[in-house]
Amino acid sequence: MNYRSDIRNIAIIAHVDHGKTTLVDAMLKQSRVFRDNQKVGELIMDQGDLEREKGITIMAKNTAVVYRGVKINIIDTPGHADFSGEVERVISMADGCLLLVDSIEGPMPQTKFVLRKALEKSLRPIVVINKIDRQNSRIAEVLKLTEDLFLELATSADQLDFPVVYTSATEGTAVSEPGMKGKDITPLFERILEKVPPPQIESGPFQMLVSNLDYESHKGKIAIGRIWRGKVAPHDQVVNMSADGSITLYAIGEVLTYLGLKRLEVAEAEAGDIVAVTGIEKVSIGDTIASPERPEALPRIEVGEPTVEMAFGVNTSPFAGREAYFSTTRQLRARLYKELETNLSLRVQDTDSPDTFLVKGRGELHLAILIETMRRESYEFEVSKPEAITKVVDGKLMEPVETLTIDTRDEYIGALTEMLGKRQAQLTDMRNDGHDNVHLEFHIPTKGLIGFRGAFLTATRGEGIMNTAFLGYEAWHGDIASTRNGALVASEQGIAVAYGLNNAQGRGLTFIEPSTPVYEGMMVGLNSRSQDIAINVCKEKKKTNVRSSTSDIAVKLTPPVKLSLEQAIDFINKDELVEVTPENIRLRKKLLTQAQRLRDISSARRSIKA
Ligand SMILES: Nc1nc2c(ncn2[C@@H]2O[C@H](COP(=O)(O)OP(=O)(O)OP(=O)(O)O)[C@@H](O)[C@H]2O)c(=O)[nH]1
Ligand SMILES: [Mg+2]
Repeated sequence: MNYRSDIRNIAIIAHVDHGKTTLVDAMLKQSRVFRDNQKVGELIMDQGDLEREKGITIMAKNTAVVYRGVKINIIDTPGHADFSGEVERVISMADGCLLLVDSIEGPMPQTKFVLRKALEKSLRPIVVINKIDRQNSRIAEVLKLTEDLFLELATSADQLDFPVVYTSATEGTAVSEPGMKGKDITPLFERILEKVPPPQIESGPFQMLVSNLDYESHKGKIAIGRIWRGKVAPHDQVVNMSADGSITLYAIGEVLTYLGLKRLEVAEAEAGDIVAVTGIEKVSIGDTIASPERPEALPRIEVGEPTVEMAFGVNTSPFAGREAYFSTTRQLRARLYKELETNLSLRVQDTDSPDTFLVKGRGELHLAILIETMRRESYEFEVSKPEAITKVVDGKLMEPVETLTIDTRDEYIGALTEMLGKRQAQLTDMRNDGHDNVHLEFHIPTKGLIGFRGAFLTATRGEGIMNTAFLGYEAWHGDIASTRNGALVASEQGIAVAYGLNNAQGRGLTFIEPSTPVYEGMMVGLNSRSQDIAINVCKEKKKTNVRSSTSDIAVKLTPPVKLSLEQAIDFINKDELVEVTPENIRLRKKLLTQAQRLRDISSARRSIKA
């Protein structure tokens, strides 16, 4: 076996927000891949619009820096549990990983999840305790907790012998011992060169595993992955081996390697490197591209199963067709199936109804990002309440369960444990820091988490952080009753007016402003009681001959509660839908008229009695 001492391949893994992308910034900036006068800003790798808006990484991405003549290929990964499929997808390209741990938060649920995945793949870990510049950092304690995590997860003794580097990614500094004054990020680079094994290579005919796809209009599809054997050059004849066993002959277009934010055309690339190749028209993630001399497929990338599903349907609201470019079943179906090419942990299924598709993902945010992406591409459609995906194993109904951790103030413990009890959560750990901050851990079925985030934010008045990580499947814990109040439902189509909305506000909270177009069955607010109530928000004040004083004309409305897409998805019940268009997010009852809804209730009653 040979090694390439001129390359290292590393993945950066961590819990959400522990500083992965910022650390990549620091490495890029120090290795001077930018012109001196180039303004590059922060979170350079988070290039997607949604990534920038939300300040989180959604897609794993490649970059590379050169340090002391060695090219370090870096894979930045998302830390949010919903995108953990991305981590599983890309870590097989690496030989080592930087496990980042926030010096205040310490190891979190997703730290454990990604470390387990990395150790399973035998990646050599370097622990990076990050954010050491922060006031309340508790470095020694966090290191101890990280060691405990390794003890729990290591599959061999040598995995316990991991190096530790202490960093401030924002300041761009790293040190090998806590308390030292950092100058730059060099100690981290040194540790990578020393501890991450150089890639092992095999000589022989070309073979690469496709771990990622990209698209450029003039280049077409770009297949990204690690070369495991041999070399590749432009115009080489290769075969692509797909999931269905088919083998197709292609000629390679360009061969590109990474440097900073750019991909550079090269005349040849060799085993051990991470490359991007063009010219393979029909390629999917997991395919092997190889020389026709020895077409051997590498094991396909395995990604964990989805846990949450939602129905995506053609928009059936009275306002359908007004606000989007793509609205037909055929367009919706094609778009959803196209997503499967790159979104490995997503599943799409046709249903009995030709207008509805079942879409399965890793969590509400995973699906919400897809919805948001589609509406920005000018699609309109309707989605149902997310539900946990159950399965039957040996005749037994099983459901997904997760770890939920909450960091908040002491005073909210009571309210939270009561709310979570109703959602079948069990408290497994509780720690106080002596300053009225509490850390809570729960074991909870995924179905209990659906709709919880909104309730959590309200209950803790924004003073709480919650995180979840998938644990596994357990026997069904039983049904959970909805705890939400009823909705204020528009009883007529028209334009909402202040007078009508003021009446609605007498009943509860409203979601819309005056002059918003509404239709019968659209949900315009939240009732303060448990049942739905139909209300005419288009109703004007009766005109009289008596001139009213100005105070009488100007109705004082409380500003509406505007739900974001994620909040809307979180909010709805089973008999409700979210209508998504490029311009609006509307909530509606599945059955639009009150007569239909009453009939539905009475037929449900009859069937219970029968
Ligand atoms: N004080 C301090 N803040 C940091 C440091 N590193 C990162 N941050 C901040 O932490 C926040 C999250 O940083 P990111 O780099 O986006 O974290 P991430 O791990 O890439 O997050 P995801 O990709 O969403 O999982 C940002 O506001 C950073 O500015 C650090 O060393 N010190
Ligand atoms: Mg990131």
